[in-house]
Amino acid sequence: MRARMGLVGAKIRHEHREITLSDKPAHMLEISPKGTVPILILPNGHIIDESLDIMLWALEQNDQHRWLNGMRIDMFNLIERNDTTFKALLDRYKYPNRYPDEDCTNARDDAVRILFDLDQRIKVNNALSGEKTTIADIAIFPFIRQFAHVDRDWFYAQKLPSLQNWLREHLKSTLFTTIMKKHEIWS
Ligand SMILES: N[C@@H](CCC(=O)N[C@@H](CS)C(=O)NCC(=O)O)C(=O)O
Repeated sequence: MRARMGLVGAKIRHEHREITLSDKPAHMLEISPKGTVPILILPNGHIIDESLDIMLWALEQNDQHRWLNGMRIDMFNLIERNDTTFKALLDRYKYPNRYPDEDCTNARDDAVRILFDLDQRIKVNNALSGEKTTIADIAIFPFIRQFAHVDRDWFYAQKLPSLQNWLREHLKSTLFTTIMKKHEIWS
């Protein structure tokens, strides 16, 4: 999702190949044996198979929204915490049966502590890192959406007014609605 937002946000012309994770095309596994999406194949054959790297590549070509303008250390620290600590808690909250040897009962509450920090940042600055949307907002938003959608009623009942509003705004943005358009499975 965030790779697509990076590509569309930077207006990079590209062919979108939708795949089914349970039936990965041989070509996909050939170019990226780790078997995760997204994968970007550049015209010169170079492969980028991490979503954040795809975003960064796209913004290097055309950062028209100035998503890289801001405090780099702050933006990338936020993304790092999201991609490690928050993602681990989200997975344990959303799919506890995948972790039979772990006690996942506190995952949601631990994750919410991070969300309180994000809420406070938005309250003070308007966006996650500073006043304007940056790569931090775009890179983190899909994870907050996923977290919220595990139990929407619970999420929207929490005292996270700025984060809830931020999420609603991103969900109705042209960028998000554009990248959510359905694609045929590629073959
Ligand atoms: N760190 C990777 C993670 C990508 C990832 O885990 N993608 C999931 C789908 S959202 C996937 O491809 N899973 C492989 C599978 O379920 O077989 C990135 O952000 O690019």
